[in-house]
Amino acid sequence: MEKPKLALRAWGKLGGIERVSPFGSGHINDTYLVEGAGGRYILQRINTNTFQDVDGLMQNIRLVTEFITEQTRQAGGDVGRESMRVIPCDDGRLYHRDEEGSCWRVLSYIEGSVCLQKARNEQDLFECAAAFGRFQRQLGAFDASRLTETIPRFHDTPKRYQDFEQAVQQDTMGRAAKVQREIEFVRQHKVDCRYLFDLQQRGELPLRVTHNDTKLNNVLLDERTMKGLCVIDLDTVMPGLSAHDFGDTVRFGANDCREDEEDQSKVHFLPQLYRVCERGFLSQAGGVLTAREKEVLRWGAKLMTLECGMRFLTDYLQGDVYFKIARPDQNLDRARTQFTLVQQMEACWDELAPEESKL
Ligand code: GN1
Ligand code: MG
Repeated sequence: MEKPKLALRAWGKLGGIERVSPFGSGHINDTYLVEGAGGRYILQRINTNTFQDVDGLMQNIRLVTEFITEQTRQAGGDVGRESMRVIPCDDGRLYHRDEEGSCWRVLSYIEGSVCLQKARNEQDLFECAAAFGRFQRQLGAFDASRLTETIPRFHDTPKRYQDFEQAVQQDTMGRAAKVQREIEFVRQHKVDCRYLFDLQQRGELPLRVTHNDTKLNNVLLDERTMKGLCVIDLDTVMPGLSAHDFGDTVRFGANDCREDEEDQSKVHFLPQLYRVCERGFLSQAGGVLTAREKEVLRWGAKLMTLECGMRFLTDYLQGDVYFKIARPDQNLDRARTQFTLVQQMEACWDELAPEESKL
């Protein structure tokens, strides 16, 4: 725990620190809860392999949180709890770089909030989808050209496919032979990877300011009412497609399994939960989305799940260098779970068509 405590010296204004403990379950950054005389805060070590332009990243987060705070104020919301805040270091910088080059930031901790790893009921999932729908609506008037692209081509699915093929060809860990079935599954979906990408290129889908990592554990809910309070993990806020934001909520939430389930017989995509996500998302973003965007939401669900599976499989082939793992083969299990979900979405594809009345 020494390094987080050392880093906190850059935030002397927080007062005496009593406890620093690991927090959350992100796959990229390291997150800690800081408790002390001055209250509670979130401390994060930013993964600088993933995010190389930390200045650009932190500037994005500052701009977006300030914008949302202002929108919340205008709507008469609870400014302190409906958006998080970046707490600058004592010298005014948005993050601290320590002697080893690690970059640290402090964010406000939202009191009385909970973060769930799995929806306990339909209401939790509805609130998650609605929170991301609201995020998109709130940023509708935000000028996207002010944002740095923190990870270029983040949800460029055809590019993710190319990266996957390259990892198979290179097979640096000698793992490809073991996952021929999974490789084959991805290859059968090569054409699908282009579906939303091509629509956007043809001008049929608009680019919006999107969150790009819309899973349930990136939403805080009010612990008393269990209503969505605010969305967190703003590292990947960039121009993107509404279908992707909707789709990643479905990927993570519209099932009864963990993301890294080892036993594929326990993985079930649940179409009724897909509908809950759709109702939640559209309850907030419905007024701003075009008919075409609503029509392709199910493609967002399928392609975000496929893309995430490809990314996990690529990382497995490359030796688990991107996503944190707690056990061997965890990335492979994550990939397999995503592919099972894709298969099950395909099996009930017609059921996922938008209801005519909504268009
Ligand atoms: C990562 O950091 P975390 O766990 O919220 C990843 C997402 C993936 C997700 C899969 C910057 O998000 O893209 O969908 O894991 N974030 C980045 O759970 O790559
Ligand atoms: Mg996260």
